[in-house]
Amino acid sequence: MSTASNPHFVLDNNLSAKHLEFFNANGYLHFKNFIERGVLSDILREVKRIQDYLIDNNIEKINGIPLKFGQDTDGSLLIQRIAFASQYSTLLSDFLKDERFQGLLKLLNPYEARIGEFEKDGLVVNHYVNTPTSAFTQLGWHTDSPRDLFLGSKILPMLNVGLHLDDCPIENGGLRVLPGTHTQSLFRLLFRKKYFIDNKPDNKEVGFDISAGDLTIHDGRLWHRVQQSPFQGEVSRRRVIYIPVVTGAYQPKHANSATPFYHKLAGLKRNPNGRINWSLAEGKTATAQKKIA
Ligand SMILES: O=C(O)CCC(=O)C(=O)O
Repeated sequence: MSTASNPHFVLDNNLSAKHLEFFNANGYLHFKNFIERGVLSDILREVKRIQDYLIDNNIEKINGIPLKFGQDTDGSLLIQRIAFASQYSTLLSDFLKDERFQGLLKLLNPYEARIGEFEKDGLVVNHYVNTPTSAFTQLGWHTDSPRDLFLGSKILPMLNVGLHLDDCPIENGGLRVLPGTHTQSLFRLLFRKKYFIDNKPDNKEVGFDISAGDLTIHDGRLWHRVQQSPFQGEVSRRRVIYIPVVTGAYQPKHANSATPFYHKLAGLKRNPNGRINWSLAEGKTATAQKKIA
């Protein structure tokens, strides 16, 4: 089965009626060339600087959210998921003030929406690469909504806005979504697939032909996953920044915030016998990884 690709758009200062119509029907949007190459290089450099800072300072959690450690193609220590990255970067924090992000808030009309720089997991940097010791090469089917249930609040509309930092044509894996599932019943939202464990392609899924600098937006209630790259090493590298757009009461996280249970779920792996291996749920700590490296 081959995964279908989907239409893409260009975002000027404001969303058009066509954008709104496509989003309301499908639950996602893809904008080409959201940032120029120069800005892209600055962001990539900044992400590397933040990673080095976190490693040098033995930081393993930010506001209760564990960093995900793995190894890069050259065996060096790599942080494959960084939450609240803008807390360590004026450049990234300023980037969130780009007026075009404010324009996206109306996708959640009639809810009053805001950029969640200090809420949920804040600005997240995901870094996938296929190596024998990588901790992050794919992500199973999920929606972003049950996180609200774990935190004891009801499911509120939200968006995840992804800024893609590497080219990722559809054949190279990457984001897959099930169009239209953002309007499903609560039952389907919870039970359509096995959260994070199911990696199987779905014949209704669509993928994206991504160039570095593109932006994708998905409704938090939409089922989505990340398909593993069929390639090894450098060509499989995929870095994406995610920014939450949230509604409801302001709920900032801070240095003493607890680690939510769903972070353990997201790391679940299965043994060869099919049983869940709980001991791998949080990945290796930086200290353990430093010993390996
Ligand atoms: O990396 C991606 O494109 C998707 C990430 C994602 O779905 C998540 O972090 O929950």
